Amino acid sequence: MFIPGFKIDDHNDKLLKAHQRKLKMVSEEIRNAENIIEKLMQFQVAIPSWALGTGGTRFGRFSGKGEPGTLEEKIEDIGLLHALNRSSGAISLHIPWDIPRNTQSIKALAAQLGIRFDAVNSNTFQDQKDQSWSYKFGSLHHVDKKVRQQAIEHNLEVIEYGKALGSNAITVWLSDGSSFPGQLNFRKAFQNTLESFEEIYRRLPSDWKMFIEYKAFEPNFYSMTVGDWGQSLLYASKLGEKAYTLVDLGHHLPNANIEQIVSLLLMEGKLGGFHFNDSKYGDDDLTVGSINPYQLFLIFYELVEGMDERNMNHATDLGWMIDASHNVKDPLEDLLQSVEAIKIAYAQALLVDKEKLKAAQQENDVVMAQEVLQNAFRTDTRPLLTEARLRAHAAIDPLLLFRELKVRDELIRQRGSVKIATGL
Ligand code: PSV
Ligand code: MN
Ligand code: MN
Repeated sequence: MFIPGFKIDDHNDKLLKAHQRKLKMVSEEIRNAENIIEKLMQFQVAIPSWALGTGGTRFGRFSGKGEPGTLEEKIEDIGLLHALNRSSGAISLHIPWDIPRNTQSIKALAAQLGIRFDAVNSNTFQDQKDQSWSYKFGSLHHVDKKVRQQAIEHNLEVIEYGKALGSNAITVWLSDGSSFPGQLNFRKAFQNTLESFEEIYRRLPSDWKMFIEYKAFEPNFYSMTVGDWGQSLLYASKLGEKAYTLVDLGHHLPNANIEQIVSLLLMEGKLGGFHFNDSKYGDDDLTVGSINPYQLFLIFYELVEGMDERNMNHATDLGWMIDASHNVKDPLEDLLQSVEAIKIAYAQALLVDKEKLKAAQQENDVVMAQEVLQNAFRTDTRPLLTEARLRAHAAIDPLLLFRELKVRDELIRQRGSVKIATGL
């Protein structure tokens, strides 16, 4: 399905007046509206290939309708999102869930829809058919060199796919760990993992980054071999300047101060990228901003402040990806909501009066520091997002247009009512 430009124009014409009224109001209230709008236009969030179908829990999966069955259809779905919001111009592939068999035609399709290839993800947390050795007891940390070698080779293969597509980063998330005390020698597991990472890192192209994603628990519940930002940072520091830590918001122990983690990783030049989602309990993978938007704003404030300090480009110097998926919403509507939430938090962070906050901190004026942050958080930045979309020829209200155009019905008509998206 393709959304013609005139449908977007018709939709925008109807909503333009109301938008202009709201934009005028907010622009009069804040100092830097124009600057924020420009930054919002540049900011793109990569969509994971695994989030376009309905997710599941370990208790079951309830398939949606009209879901994409092939990588091409997934790219087309992201093309729809991008046409609606002009903020989803990248895809993050999980291999082997989505093997790009014909890289030339896949690349051409993505280019036609304005989509680039973000980090590629390896998968050594499941056994694939025809695989020689099982990952039941881990992959890169395994006690048996043969298993580690198989996992290393998989990662190298993923890099080759990424190279062919024009990606320039690999994200490695390991489920390696232990579920019972005594199962592992922690130091040996760490050293095996480091040696395996080193082999992968040695073969990383010079302009590539390697993101090491950590996770506190699940599927292993006693220890994880890359269990927190400290361990990830240790690996990344030992590996070298192309290795970075990747922060997935759902991968912390409850109540962790993620914004502080972000701030320190940035200070060390070791923050590589993000997997955005939201959660109430654990790695819930809920829609971004649906549970704790204040935390998301605080994280974005640290990002903006820390990146500015290091003269980093907000749009290009970190990997911005969504990693959310669940059972109950239309995945495309859900992703529109997630992208919107990310950009709202980003705009709010850009609004913070940094000088005033610095002065309050210097004076130990705790009340004023809180006021400065919350003034920004409580400002409705949505008209700025809308203006950025309008200028980029996207829809004033992407979700409304998605429903008005009956996009899902059309996808069901084209693809059929029940389809199991590959990989999940
Ligand atoms: C693991 O929980 C994770 O966050 C990793 O990023 C995986 O690659 C992704 O989810 C998909 O399952
Ligand atoms: Mn993740
Ligand atoms: Mn996760």
